Amino acid sequence: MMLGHNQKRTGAEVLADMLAGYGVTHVFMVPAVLRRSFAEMERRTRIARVHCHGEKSAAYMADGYARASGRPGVCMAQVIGALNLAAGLRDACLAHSPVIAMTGGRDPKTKFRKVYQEVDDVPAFEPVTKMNATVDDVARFPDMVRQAFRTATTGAPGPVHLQFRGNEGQVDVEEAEMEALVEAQFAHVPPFRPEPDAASVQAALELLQKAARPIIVAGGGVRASGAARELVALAEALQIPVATSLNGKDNIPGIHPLSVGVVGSYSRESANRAVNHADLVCFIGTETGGMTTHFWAVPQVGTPAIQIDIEPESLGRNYPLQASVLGDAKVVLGRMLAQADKGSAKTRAAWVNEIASLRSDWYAKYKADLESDAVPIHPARMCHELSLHVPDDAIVVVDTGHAGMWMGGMYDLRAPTQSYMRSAGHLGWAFPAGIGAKAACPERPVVVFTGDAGFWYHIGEVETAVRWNIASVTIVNNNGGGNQSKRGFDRAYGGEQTQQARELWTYRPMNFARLAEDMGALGIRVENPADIAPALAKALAAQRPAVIDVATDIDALAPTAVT
Ligand SMILES: Cc1ncc(C[n+]2csc(CCOP(=O)(O)OP(=O)(O)O)c2C)c(N)n1
Ligand SMILES: [Mg+2]
Repeated sequence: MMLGHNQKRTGAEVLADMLAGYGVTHVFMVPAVLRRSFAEMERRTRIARVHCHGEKSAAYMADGYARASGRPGVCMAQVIGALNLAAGLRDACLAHSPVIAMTGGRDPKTKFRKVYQEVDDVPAFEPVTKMNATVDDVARFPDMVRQAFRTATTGAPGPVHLQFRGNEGQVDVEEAEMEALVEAQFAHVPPFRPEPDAASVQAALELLQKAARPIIVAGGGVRASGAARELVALAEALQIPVATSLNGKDNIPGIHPLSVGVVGSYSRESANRAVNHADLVCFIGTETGGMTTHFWAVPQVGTPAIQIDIEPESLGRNYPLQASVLGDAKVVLGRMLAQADKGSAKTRAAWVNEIASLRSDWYAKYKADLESDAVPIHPARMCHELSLHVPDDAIVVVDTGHAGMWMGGMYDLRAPTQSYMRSAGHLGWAFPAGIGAKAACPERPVVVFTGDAGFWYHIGEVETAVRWNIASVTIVNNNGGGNQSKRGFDRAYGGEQTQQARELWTYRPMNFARLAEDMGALGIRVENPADIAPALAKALAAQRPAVIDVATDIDALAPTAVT
């Protein structure tokens, strides 16, 4: 409804209407912040106000919501929780996820007087946001909230922070003449699809077509652009194999014959070998960061390279380029496909054969682990069971550390309709992010894979998921410790660590299924590998939050990257 001028409205009314107008369905927070706005959300909108057990997990839920749906995720904290929220934005920042964080902040009337709970929070948000701003006057709600959505979703997306005046953001009770303006274009990623320069597309395409052993490395930018279909079509038309970053794992199903897997540190051997044997690497929507390139060893700097990205400053950052294309991945790949000389594909038959061998060599090397009947369970078997049994429309959400290594390397997406999201480095991200993903996409199955150390971080959010009936399924690789640390502590002790050193990375044995049951979720304990698939089926059918606690081998270490 358009309001006439001279109509006074509270900030709370305007904020509630704007969030609803932008299509926000859930807000994740710890009170007390923007209380009047929450009252207005109840009166005026259907937004679910998900009250969490910690600000960091609220930020991770908003992040999971955003990555699953492409719509900005919103999280909030009062002034004393602001830095907990900032800590949770760091993964969103690393992963280019559009999260909008709102906090209460200092009031000019009480600044510098040692008022209860307050420090200057704004600087702490600076390194983890694209925009970090204060809303001091209620009349600024409409333009600042619009700018927050615009900034979060454009270019390479990322988090923004708005600090509202007042310890709890009480500026929202004040009134001004204003309207709840919404620019629907910025309610999702990507709001724009910048067209590439035609000559740059032609130059990149010619290099790809001339190469004998080209390979594509597709990252999170392909995912953000929704360009997976164009990527696979171009790869097929020109017979170019595809590796992905960990963040771009769902750009191509693992079972596709041209897929070599995730490249870099948390990777699959076939991907690193293929990229290091390529005569031309085409980076698309990847920052060519340390994780994706195994700290710039895969490929080696100096390997002929071309790059496609929406951010000009990403082009050529780490690899000197023979050609670069600035534009939206979907548009650029569509142009390349339209102009492709498909006849050049046959010149790459030997390369495609080599890729087929690398793929089958990898499966042969790890077949025993993937199909292991060992008890306690081998984590590779868990990954294999998920490759076989995760539904075709599922969103798989994976934690970092060994979880990232096991699933990044060993798990195969089977269908282009499956999604994969991973922690960009923070242990404990996946479980709350899975709750956010399920909130955003309630019709899709959400399957979380986490270690026990990762699960401990935000275990209290099982109660949140139950209270809101957000039915994600969480599989805990429960080995009773953070066993990724084993190698590191062995090194630190100059050989094999002492028995006592295990205090540094092990826990008491725990049955997470029982804990989950006590919090009201479905809990299933699995001790035999044959029971993984039935447990998954039962948990997905239950339509309520579920935790599958899998007893695994503490001595099983994930393969490390090859160069
Ligand atoms: C916030 C944060 N702190 C510390 C780490 C370092 N770290 C990476 S993996 C790991 C242990 C993981 O243990 P678990 O989740 O049980 O998985 P496992 O290695 O046992 O399979 C730690 C402490 C991290 N990645 N993030
Ligand atoms: Mg563990």
